[in-house]
Amino acid sequence: AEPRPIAMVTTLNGYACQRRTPLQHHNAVLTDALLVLAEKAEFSENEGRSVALRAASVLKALPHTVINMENLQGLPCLGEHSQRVIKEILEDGKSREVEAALHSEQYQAMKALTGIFGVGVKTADRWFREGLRHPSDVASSGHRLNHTQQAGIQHYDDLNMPVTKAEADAIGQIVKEAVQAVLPGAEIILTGGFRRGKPTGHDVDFLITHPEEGKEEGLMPKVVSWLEARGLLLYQKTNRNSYLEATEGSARPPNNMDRFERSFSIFRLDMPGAGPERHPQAALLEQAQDDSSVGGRRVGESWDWKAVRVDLVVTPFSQFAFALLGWTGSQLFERELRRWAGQEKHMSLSSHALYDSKQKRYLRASCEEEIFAHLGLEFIPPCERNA
Ligand code: TTP
Ligand code: MN
Ligand code: MN
Ligand code: MN
Repeated sequence: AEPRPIAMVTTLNGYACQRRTPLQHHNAVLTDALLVLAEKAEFSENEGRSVALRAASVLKALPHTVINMENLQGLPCLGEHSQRVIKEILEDGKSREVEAALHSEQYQAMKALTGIFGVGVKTADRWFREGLRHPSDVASSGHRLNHTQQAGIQHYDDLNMPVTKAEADAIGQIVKEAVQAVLPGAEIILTGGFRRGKPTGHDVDFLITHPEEGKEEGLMPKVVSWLEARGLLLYQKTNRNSYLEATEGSARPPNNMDRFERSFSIFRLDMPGAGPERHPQAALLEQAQDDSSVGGRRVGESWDWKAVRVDLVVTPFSQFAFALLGWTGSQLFERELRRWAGQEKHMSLSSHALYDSKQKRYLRASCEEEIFAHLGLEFIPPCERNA
């Protein structure tokens, strides 16, 4: 008898939070293409974004490489458009729509302009219509920029360079020192993509809490002052906690938006081994420049410091598990958790709390496992939340 080929048909659940999605997967060629289409849709602010994101996410969770259209049988979230793109790539090695997007002036300009910290799709689109294509065009256009955008342009190259895990750990040491100095006993936890096991990121995300509820109040301005006094911040914008104001008089918190005391910042990370003492040229360069705050100063192949985006979030201990789950991502995994909670469980999940609409009460949790259990979901560890 002839050996029968193994039928590569896998069934997957419809919500990303019901699936295990590792960082390394088997369908990068297809997901890269779909993610370009998601980006293209985002740039023209249409619904296609989440459709393409969900389709890519399903392929990321597959335990095998898709080699023919039969492999897609039984899979959720793959609409007519996604299937057409996948078919084209399986047959021709590439998709015309994706190639056209990648080569279009609009896609390239929107990518470059939204790559400026502080610039969203709306602003980038307005600038594109005015003929601007690149951050350097913006700088010379005479447009009034807010402080965030000014910092974004000033540190454009550094901020578009991936942050490594080693750099994230170095920033973690600094934040830990700052937090310990202003509030002994406070704890910091690395979240975001690095907690999911990513080797690089676009920023570094930290949660800060204290085991004694209430001790964390007012912590952020002190941490920021400590860092500023040492010249470690190139930019920061702190939002105070508005959680209680927002919930006063209403039964439940508004969904999605989180209201922690938080700081979006840009750190100045000194690069060990590339300082002026190892590179005498750097000291000379520094003397020659009157504005030493412009970009990381390259010295040959290395530089002595680098601008790195950092998100700091302070959470009361009672909300810590929800904040940890909410800030670990991925963004699609988070969106799917909230969709699952609302549509399947009549619950409302935020980074602060979980509200059960049937029981009309908040469900407590002191760790992520308890939140998954409340939601009737199998626990998915951070490294498998790369949806
Ligand atoms: P990001 O830092 O944007 O993304 P990431 O860490 O997964 O990936 P990258 O390497 O590109 O940095 O967001 C991390 C999580 O933080 C995300 O899952 C959702 C959460 N988050 C909020 O809860 N509120 C916010 O306002 C933002 C910006 C993020
Ligand atoms: Mn991040
Ligand atoms: Mn990101
Ligand atoms: Mn972030």
